[in-house]
Amino acid sequence: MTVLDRGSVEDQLKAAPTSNEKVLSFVRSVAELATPDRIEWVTGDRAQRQEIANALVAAGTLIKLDKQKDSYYAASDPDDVARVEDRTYICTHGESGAGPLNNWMDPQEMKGILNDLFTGSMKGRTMYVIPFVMGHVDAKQPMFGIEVTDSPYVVLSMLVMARCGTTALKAIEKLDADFVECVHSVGAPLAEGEDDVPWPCNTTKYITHFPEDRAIWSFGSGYGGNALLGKKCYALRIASAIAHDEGWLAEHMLIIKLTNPEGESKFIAAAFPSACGKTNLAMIEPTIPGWKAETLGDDIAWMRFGEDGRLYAVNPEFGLFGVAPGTGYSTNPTAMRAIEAGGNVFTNVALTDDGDVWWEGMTDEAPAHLTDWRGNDWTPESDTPAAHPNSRFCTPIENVPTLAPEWENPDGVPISAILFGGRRKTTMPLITQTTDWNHGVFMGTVLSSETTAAATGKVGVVRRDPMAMRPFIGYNVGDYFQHWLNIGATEGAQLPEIFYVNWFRRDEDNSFLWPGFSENSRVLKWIFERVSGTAEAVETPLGYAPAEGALDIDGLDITPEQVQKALAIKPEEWDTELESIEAWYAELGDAVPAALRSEVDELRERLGLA
Ligand code: GTP
Ligand code: SPV
Ligand code: MN
Repeated sequence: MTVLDRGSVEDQLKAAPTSNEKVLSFVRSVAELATPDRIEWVTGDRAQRQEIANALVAAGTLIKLDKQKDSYYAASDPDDVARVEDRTYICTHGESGAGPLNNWMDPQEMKGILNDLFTGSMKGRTMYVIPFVMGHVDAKQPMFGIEVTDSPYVVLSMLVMARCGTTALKAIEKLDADFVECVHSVGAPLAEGEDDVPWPCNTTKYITHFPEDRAIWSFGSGYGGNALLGKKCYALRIASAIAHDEGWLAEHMLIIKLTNPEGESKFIAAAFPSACGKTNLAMIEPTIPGWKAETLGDDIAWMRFGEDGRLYAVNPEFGLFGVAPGTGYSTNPTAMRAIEAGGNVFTNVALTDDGDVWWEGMTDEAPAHLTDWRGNDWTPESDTPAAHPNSRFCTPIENVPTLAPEWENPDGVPISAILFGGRRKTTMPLITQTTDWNHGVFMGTVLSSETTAAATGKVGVVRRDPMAMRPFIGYNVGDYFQHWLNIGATEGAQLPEIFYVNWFRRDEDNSFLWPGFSENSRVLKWIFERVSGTAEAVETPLGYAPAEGALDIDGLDITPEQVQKALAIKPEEWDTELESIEAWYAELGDAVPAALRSEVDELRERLGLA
């Protein structure tokens, strides 16, 4: 470990473990602005991680969990529990670069604001320098980043979520590679002798992106998506802008490998909005005899064309940052086993009296007494949840017992099917297959979902969330739609089939029409067999749907009538839905490519609503 004592920035940098001028000048410029007391370079060594964890325990930020292997618990400030979309900015030269869905500010103006906010913002704290690589360091085009942060909690979490430390730094040096500059401060400088709080943060928050400079500046929050800058900020917002320039896709998608009883495998990617089931599907345990599913990624996929014209996906991350509530032995036993393997950082879940964690849905019965995420006594009679709805487990992906051997292929795996889906009580059928790429892209652009606790704001409101990327597209949504169309028009492309799913449709009594979770394997089987050309389908206004008997419900405790209800396309619902889709496209205005506008007209025609 390299620890530098108080002194001038230049003195401190003399002990830096690199002589790479680009790295040094970046670190120097932030240190001069934010004036931390010390600079510490993150190596990725276990001893350093342990020292940081111990210090966080001593500071009261973390509790070491007696009942778990090498795992820690953090409770955040109650106002710092989720992504803050209204405080998230894309700063491009000209507002049209950010488009109608992003908050925009001129880069110069934003830099002025950030300059003021970051001046002295790390006073009294240590500035950690985290070199990292998203994806494999041996990829054809390794994607580097350096995050400087004054949050040791962020360091511990980054060590789980990304490939961090000396290996990345050495590779940057060797290749003299460019890296995305990621600057993070909790925005809580300490005066001489001032006591720290367990979760320092600031009521002013800015999550800002400069796609043209490939830079990220984040101020005021310690929460995952706002502060672990390799994740949403880099791997989606900045990477989507790079991908647009270079002809590939950076998407909010899980990746799985599915193998049929004959031993044939296919890789599938799926985009669902935040807290809509990616981690669960990524770890699915199929209920149909002979079928096997393995995990490659649960949140982000980068897809590039291979020489054979197929799209190859990699998971750029190294860990899981999963929604805790609803994750249990009955719904997602694979995740529970991954957590049991240890090395976790839990945030905003509940604590048991004997030094373990608990959250709603982990077990059928709640423990008789807990400490809730706010630090209050909690019993099953309490009328607030013990764990925050967006509480998270942060767990090394290598803990996942179903991890596919291909997960570390530097250049990824060929994708046969892409799924879009959201959380809709009505209207959207359990499964449909789109008829061609443009139709699939259209269905992606009108993806809709009820909002969840993953972002601050009202929960349960239906909003359009194109490709589950609404909060993560680092440029103009119209250009993003066109980019998807262009991908489909790429010469020699061997494109995946595109499907649309909805696990969340409800019956009149508000119960789920489809059992979901591991039973989603039945839908995956149909998708697999459609791609193989063996499953039967019928044509519907939305594309192809399973023919009678084609969806395997053998052994499932559900009536064929209920399945029909889950699959139904109801004209009275689609009347309203089409209006809403037209309003969505009207809201986006000129941004929407003509090829997609005509998809709406064709859909109206097919529904007989023209
Ligand atoms: P982010 O990490 O925020 O991007 O979320 P995610 O898309 O990975 O969602 P996750 O798999 O963590 O699921 C979110 C919530 O949806 C959890 O509470 C799950 O229990 C619930 N869920 C997931 N799959 C299903 C399903 O098939 N049916 C039902 N009813 N609920 C589900
Ligand atoms: C999401 O909100 O989609 C997440 C969690 O995966 S966060 O990393 O906070 O964005
Ligand atoms: Mn996500």
